[in-house]
Amino acid sequence: MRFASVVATLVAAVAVSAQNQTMTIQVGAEVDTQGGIFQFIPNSIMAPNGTVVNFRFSGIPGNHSVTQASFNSPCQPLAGGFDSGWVEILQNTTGGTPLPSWNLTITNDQIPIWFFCKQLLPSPHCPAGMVGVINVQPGANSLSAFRSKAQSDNSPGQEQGGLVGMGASASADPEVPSAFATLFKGTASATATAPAGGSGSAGGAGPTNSAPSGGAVSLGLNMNLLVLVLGVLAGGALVN
Ligand SMILES: *[C@@H]1O[C@H](CO)[C@@H](O)[C@H](O)[C@H]1NC(C)=O
Ligand SMILES: *[C@@H]1O[C@H](CO)[C@@H](O)[C@H](O)[C@H]1NC(C)=O
Ligand SMILES: *[C@@H]1O[C@H](CO)[C@@H](O)[C@H](O)[C@H]1NC(C)=O
Ligand SMILES: *[C@@H]1O[C@H](CO)[C@@H](O)[C@H](O)[C@H]1NC(C)=O
Ligand SMILES: *[C@@H]1O[C@H](CO)[C@@H](O)[C@H](O)[C@H]1NC(C)=O
Ligand SMILES: [Cu+2]
Repeated sequence: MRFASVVATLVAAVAVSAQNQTMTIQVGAEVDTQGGIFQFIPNSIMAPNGTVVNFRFSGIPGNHSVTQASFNSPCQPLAGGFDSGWVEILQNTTGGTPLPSWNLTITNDQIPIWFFCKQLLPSPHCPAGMVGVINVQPGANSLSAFRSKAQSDNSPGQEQGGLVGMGASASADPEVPSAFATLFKGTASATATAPAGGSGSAGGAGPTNSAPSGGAVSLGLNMNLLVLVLGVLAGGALVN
């Protein structure tokens, strides 16, 4: 009896470790991709404990994040949640260079892990549909419900989270090949949040605003930054 249970434990341990796998989620897409730029592909996966989820930042140019949220606040960073920080994909200069990527390891497959992109420019990505989930629980909250909720939040939170989140954690920042991009980790609040009295209203981002509600959005961004970013993203997100 005791022997059998030891064997069973060993077998289970081996099985778990043998099942560790890598899964890929694409972060952002191209203008001509079905569903547009603002999406994770796929946007829902089931990933057991130990799975390494390899987020690949694609869609050139682009500037995205993978940020954990709660089901109830789809576009707000979860306190104690993971956050890749900004990853810019400015250009593809060398052809074969691997895409910037970020590894997140699943540590608890019993809870749904909701996430979104917190980018505001040229219009907020989260309400436009840039959300996803790992390990959605059957019969419980669905991705489509999460997405619908996201559509009504036009002011995604900009706080910078850490590497360790709820149910998943990373051991390192995203890896960004120099040919592609620069990593802006931990600078989000310094660069993207306007000081009190800062200008920037989003009616200003109007020409490219594809947010579903179409309401005026306060981006709270320095106008120079806005212009710079719009310029950098021109040809990509602007078309959408
Ligand atoms: C596989 O996942 C298990 C469970 O999370 C973990 O304890 C183990 O270290 C992982 N093995 C490898 C080789 O990463
Ligand atoms: C970069 O460009 C080359 C040549 O234009 C193309 O073959 C390659 O797929 C591109 N890589 C990425 C990651 O888009
Ligand atoms: C995955 O890990 C979590 C946290 O340790 C644990 O509660 C859960 O039971 C594990 N899942 C499985 C299928 O063993
Ligand atoms: C992600 O994990 C894979 C498989 O474990 C590894 O080959 C790759 O180098 C890692 N990439 C990064 C950016 O950490
Ligand atoms: C990427 O987005 C962040 C946040 O909006 C911003 O601070 C950074 O300057 C952007 N980078 C580029 C090149 O647009
Ligand atoms: Cu995005």
